[in-house]
Amino acid sequence: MFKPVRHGCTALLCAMLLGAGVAAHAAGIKEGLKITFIPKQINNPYEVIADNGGMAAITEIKGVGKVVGPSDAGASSQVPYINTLITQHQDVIVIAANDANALVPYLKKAMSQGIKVVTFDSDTAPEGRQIFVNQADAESIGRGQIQLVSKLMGGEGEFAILSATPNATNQNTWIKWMQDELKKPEYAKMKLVKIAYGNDDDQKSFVETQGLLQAYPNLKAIVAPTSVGIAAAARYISSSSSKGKVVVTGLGTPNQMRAFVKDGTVQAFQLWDPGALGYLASYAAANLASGTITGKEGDSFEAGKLGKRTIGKQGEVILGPPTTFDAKNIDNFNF
Ligand code: RAM
Repeated sequence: MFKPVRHGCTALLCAMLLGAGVAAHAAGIKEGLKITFIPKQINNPYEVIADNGGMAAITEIKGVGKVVGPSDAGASSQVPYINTLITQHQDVIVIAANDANALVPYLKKAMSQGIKVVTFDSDTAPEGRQIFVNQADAESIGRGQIQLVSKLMGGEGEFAILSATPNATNQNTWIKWMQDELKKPEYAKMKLVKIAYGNDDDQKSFVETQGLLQAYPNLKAIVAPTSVGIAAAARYISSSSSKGKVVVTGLGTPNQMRAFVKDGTVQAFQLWDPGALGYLASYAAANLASGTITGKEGDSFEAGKLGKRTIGKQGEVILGPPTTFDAKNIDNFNF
């Protein structure tokens, strides 16, 4: 089932772009490139911000952008969209992959027909794409999540992870680094009791939160490295007797989390700017399709207002470190 095509940019991003007067055509980028974004799911506010950032960059480079995608983050739900984009002869598919391997044959087919493939937010296996635009170094995101929850729960007690889907490449990579960080002696008194999956579905994440609290009466914290999961967990806890007793942290958008920070449910959480992530992905895509880069390590390109970026190992480009949001700074952010 196909959803309507989305265009546009966030008020903040639009204002920044207009204010900066970024209208000049970027050097070496062809005009009229057809670049389509496939988010993990079309109705996730995080993905909407990222896609809008991508569309804003495509407007700058005088390309033709659109967003298509499924309404659930299931492993194979992006396949029909990839197939349609192949028949539509797009120049680039920019995709936040719902599975590391399931999409690879379809993306390989696209590449064999001259379509460039860029993953962003959530990667495929490297053979499924030419470039991966990563929000931040996965190891630091994972370790940072444990460092943050440890601080918030006083370094001891039971905690659970509320993840996205069991197949999500980004969450699974972060969780691997979280588990590695936990091996350090300073976390000896912390116990990860369960990894639950809310599938980046608000209602399922809400129910999973309730289940965790019932199954683990001594639970001291829930870490949700997904903007859908953390918002649902905070909503559940904000109106339960666990408010103020069970820590909720993870990765979320300031706009979705603001009310829970203000009402004391959440003390701190992290994220990067999803709009900037999408924006960077479009510049990587356009440069790839224009032949100014091939995706090999050491290739560099100009990414509009983000400046020069260089491709690292295995075709990975990194946006930058995440921000930690709390009551003191959250009102400085509007996304
Ligand atoms: C959700 C998605 C996305 C992830 C963010 C933090 O919106 O799972 O892939 O990067 O959370």
